[in-house]
Amino acid sequence: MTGTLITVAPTGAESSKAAVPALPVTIDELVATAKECEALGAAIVHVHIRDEAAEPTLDRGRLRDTVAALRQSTDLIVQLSSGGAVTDPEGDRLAVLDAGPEMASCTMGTVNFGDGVFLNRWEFIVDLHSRMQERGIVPEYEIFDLGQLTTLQRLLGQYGLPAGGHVHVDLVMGVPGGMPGTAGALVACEQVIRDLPAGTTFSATGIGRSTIPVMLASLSAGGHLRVGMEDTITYAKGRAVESNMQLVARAVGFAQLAQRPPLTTAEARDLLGVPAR
Ligand code: KMH
Ligand code: ZN
Repeated sequence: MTGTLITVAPTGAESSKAAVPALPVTIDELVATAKECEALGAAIVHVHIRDEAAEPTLDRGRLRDTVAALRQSTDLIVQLSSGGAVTDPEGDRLAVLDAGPEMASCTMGTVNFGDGVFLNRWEFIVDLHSRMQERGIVPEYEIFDLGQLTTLQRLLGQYGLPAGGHVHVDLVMGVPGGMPGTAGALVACEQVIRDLPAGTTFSATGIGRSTIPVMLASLSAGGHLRVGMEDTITYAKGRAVESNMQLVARAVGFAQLAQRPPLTTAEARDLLGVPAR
């Protein structure tokens, strides 16, 4: 078994700065968080950006500036979210790729998302996957429910492997409307992942209180970890998360206990088929 790939998802599009003051929303806050998380053991930063009012945005200039700032100050693999917020139109989500990230997320189906709907039509998925292939952007396939792994199998069968040739999926578990954040659901996914191309890797994240069971299940099933304030804003019962670093430090501790220490950014690029810097 290899070491552990640790992704930090520091901001997301769902929590407001007013409700969660520790959320990094400016480029400076994001870069400072990314640097500290890299020093702790993160190798990928999954990025959603905010505007001047701290609202989610897919503003193209701001996305480009964010990618440039993260690349200048860290060696983290910069993975832009193409999911955005549930209200973002498809055109804006496709245009995220114009900012030139090394990786971008690519969700494998529509899912109820709390009170909203996270829409991912088949034609949109094909478009996103194909554009990433053309531009050499490595996808992370986001999986919110078991059947989305079958959609990924269909996608790869019809349109071929992603840029870099390696398939990496992220199980996003415990979204209200998606699969539960349980060891049982993770094992079920892992059984289906075995039918994907040889060498496929997976990470997992559990929303809210499912964060710890999902981390432990993923580590024991040979998976990798994603943590961050996009997914978890409560550290323990009655205790708010103080920073993304607190979540990354806990993930690193669990990975070390599992004798699968964090991968370096260079090792992570090698694993995922992302070109070396
Ligand atoms: N914010 C969610 C609607 C992604 O980043 O690709 C979508 C999401 C997935 O977070
Ligand atoms: Zn996201």
